[in-house]
Amino acid sequence: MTSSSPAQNGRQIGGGDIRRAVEVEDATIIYNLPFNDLLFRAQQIHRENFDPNAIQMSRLLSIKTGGCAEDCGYCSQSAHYPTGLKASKLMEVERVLAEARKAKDGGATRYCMGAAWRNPKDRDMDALVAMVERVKALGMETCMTLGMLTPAHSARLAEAGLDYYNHNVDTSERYYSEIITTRSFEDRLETLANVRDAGIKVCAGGILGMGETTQDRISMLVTLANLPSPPESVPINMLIPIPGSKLENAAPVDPIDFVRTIALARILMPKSHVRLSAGRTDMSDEMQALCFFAGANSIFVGETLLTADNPGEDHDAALFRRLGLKPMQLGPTT
Ligand code: SAM
Ligand code: DTB
Ligand code: SF4
Repeated sequence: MTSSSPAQNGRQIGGGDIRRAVEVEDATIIYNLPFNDLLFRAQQIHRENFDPNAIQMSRLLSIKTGGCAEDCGYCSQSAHYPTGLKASKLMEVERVLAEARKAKDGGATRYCMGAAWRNPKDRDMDALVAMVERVKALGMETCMTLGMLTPAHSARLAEAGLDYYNHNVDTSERYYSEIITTRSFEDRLETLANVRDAGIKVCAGGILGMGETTQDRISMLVTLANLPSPPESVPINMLIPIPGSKLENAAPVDPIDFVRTIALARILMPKSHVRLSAGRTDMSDEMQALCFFAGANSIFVGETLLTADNPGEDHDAALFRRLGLKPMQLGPTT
């Protein structure tokens, strides 16, 4: 780090023509600023890059639920834990389309289809391609999250017109093996590179509340900010503790620490959509308001995420009214 202050440097990162690597030390100084200073800075950067009152709305659908071979300690869908979830096969394209139409009517602009797989198989690709093409034809952005992707599978989905691929790094490199043992942090980065190289926009973030330290959270955001191009979308999830999963008894995150993490994500990745993702049913309206002030500008809408609960349309409509927020329309910057 050179002579400019870390906070100033944070604003330049990703915002100017020349990107410099974000240093963990600088990110830590920013994270630990007095709360008002941190939020003011995050809100300033937010305003320089986005309409501060517009929130992007995505809707999730689980197109293949449960029975997953991976052992992610947070997940209801891993076959390694007795979570009581019923597994199902890949959904029919027509059913996916019917659900996507409902999501569009509910105001969602992006449709995110998730499968509980370690990776898709060749035999799944025709159906996945059809889902992308048909949901896109409704005028929605498409997103998929299917586990690891090879360059060939990435290229096939890109050709079908897939806009985004979600693949979270979830936590720091250091803490990764405490949460997942069936794959490595490096595997995650490899898929992210395959997706990026295929020309698909990247959605990558993580989860807070898995017993990680503050430093793990900062390190995770630094990893994301230092990718060759930062992810266009950065989902920050608050752990939904799943009974039977490895993390069922994890200690909850301090809401102020959660807001600080959102602010740091906004500062390190000024042009990315930062999504206030899973866990909103356990957040107060006031906590969500602080997250929006700190620079979160995207949410999942609807009553279900993939398998877990979400606040639902009525609650979110009331929250948007109280805060004077409006849905973000599709445009060149989304
Ligand atoms: N199987 C795919 C994969 O892991 O790449 C996609 C589906 S997975 C459910 C997508 C993401 O949801 C995970 O990476 C994790 O960040 C988040 N997630 C899963 N279970 C969660 C939970 N109980 N609480 C918060 N976030 C969760
Ligand atoms: C992301 O970061 N969060 C979403 C999406 N990407 C795929 C998933 C949240 C899942 C919450 C737990 C569940 O519904 O099972
Ligand atoms: Fe499988 Fe994804 Fe759940 Fe991990 S997070 S167990 S890969 S569905």
